[in-house]
Amino acid sequence: MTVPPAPIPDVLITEGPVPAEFTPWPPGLARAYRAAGYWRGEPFSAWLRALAGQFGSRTALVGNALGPGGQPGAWVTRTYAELDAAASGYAAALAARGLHAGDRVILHLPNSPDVFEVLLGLLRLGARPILALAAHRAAELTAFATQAQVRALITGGHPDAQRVARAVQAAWPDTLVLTVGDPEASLPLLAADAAAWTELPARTGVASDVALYQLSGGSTGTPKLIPRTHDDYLYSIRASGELCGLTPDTVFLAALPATHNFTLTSPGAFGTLHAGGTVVTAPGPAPDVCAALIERCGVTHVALVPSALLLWLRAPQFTPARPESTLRVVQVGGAPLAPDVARQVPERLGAALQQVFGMAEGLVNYVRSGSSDDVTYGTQGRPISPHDEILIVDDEDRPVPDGTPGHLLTRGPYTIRGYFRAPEHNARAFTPDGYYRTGDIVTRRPDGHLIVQGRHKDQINRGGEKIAAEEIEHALLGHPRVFQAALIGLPDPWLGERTCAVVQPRVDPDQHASQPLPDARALTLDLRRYLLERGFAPFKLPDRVEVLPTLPRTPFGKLDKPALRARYAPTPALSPAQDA
Ligand code: OOB
Repeated sequence: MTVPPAPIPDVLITEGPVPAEFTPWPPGLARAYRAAGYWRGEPFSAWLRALAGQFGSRTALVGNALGPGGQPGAWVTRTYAELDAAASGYAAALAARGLHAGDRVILHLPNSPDVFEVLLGLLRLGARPILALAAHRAAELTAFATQAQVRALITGGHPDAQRVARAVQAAWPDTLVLTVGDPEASLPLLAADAAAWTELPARTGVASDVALYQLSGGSTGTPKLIPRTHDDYLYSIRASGELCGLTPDTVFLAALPATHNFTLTSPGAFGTLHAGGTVVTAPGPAPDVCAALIERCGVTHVALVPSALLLWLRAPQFTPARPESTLRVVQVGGAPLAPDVARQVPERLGAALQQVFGMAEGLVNYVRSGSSDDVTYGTQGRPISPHDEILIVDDEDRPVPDGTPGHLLTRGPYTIRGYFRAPEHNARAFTPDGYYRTGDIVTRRPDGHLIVQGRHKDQINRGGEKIAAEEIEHALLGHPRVFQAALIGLPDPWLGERTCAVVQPRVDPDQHASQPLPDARALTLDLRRYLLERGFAPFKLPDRVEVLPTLPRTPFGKLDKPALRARYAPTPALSPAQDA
């Protein structure tokens, strides 16, 4: 079949930052970041073309392509030159379907080489991907679609993904749904598409403008979009790859969700590509599947959340460590890691541990290789950049001395100054002089290493997946049996935290006041089903539901969550660290 070449979009270069899209850095600092060589004025499209020039025939991507019905398809290998051509092909295919530079597009794909090809295609077109997680469902994607007035949603052929896409389209009819992976799909990669683009300049997009949107784990009712510019994101990628010592021999296993900031850029898949290495995609972090991929592809690096690490530490495929294994570095981040668990990594997995403490808003801390044992196992590292400014403050924003826990505030060359179109939230989440309030409680050692002590923000970290309590509490209020609800995190030896919804039931005024409380077990099933039907990602459904006649409140009238946590926290049991 011959297909006419796709038309070249008329808007390749946008006119520079649109103020509503992101909060710029103050001009003086922006100049300093450019002068220091952090911001190089290079957009992703040019970055990819340069990599293709430098590493053309080396292998960039390996894994199962996305197949029909969202099932794993053929095993594919892409060189850097092929990846560059695929990105151009997708850019042309998207342009042919009416997308332009500057359009916001939700990317919702399971882990596969396709994710990177399509993502780089969007970046080559100059469209702005919103990096949804595969686990997100209609509730989250609809919120992104309406908030960002998206033009399109790119998804896989899995029936669930297609259902979600239709729900998004129903809520935001401007959404063009494009499916990747089916032979009959609406976004096939055609030879003619790529051909149409080979003559184009590689340089599309303005480096100081928004490249893509990461997603905030959040603590409020609506998920926030994080605008990352080409300049700032590429700086964090280059600097991360360099400080982690990645080389063309690096083989990185993308086992966690591919578009999450950790997997994508810390240093992750993009850091690996920057070094000329190879990215292998896994459908998820399950030890059996990952062990097979490590052996098949000679994987050297992997990034895991602590809950996945716990599974690896017990998996017969990994322990005892096999001397012939190619695995050299296991990075762990996204959620608190117990020092006792951290110390098991070298012996059980035969690889070095590297702790990573980062956030999609910017700041990433790494433990450097060769650090002393107390730093490696007992801290979460120090910032990437000498220009990362760290403030640790008390409740009144007064700096605290080293060693004293306080709120972590930060600003720097790759930390955002504001969320997308969220002025009220920005006023709370940033200080007047531009520091981002991370919501984390940390201590700093005199040598600059940070130790995460806890969290101030009302967010639950369920095995690295972040849940904004308010988002689920608001949704639960819509249920006919719920009068008030509080979502709390309870300690869990595997996931770090599990969720518990404490519910004050709605009392039917016609009935006697002493009617019995509903059965918590039945209500658990009912509320989980309710949230699922409302399109929430499965990881956000409460693991447990408790019922109380009234919810405890502080003297100010706020929900007393510490009291609820104390009430429902399990009695201490053996932790996997002790028990392993
Ligand atoms: C990463 O990014 P997000 O945006 O999903 O979550 C950020 C939050 C942090 O504010 C902190 O509360 C928690 O996740 N966190 C950690 C941690 N790393 C992240 N808590 C304790 N120890 C750690 N090592 O999770 C993320 C982004 C880039 C690199 C790594 C993780």
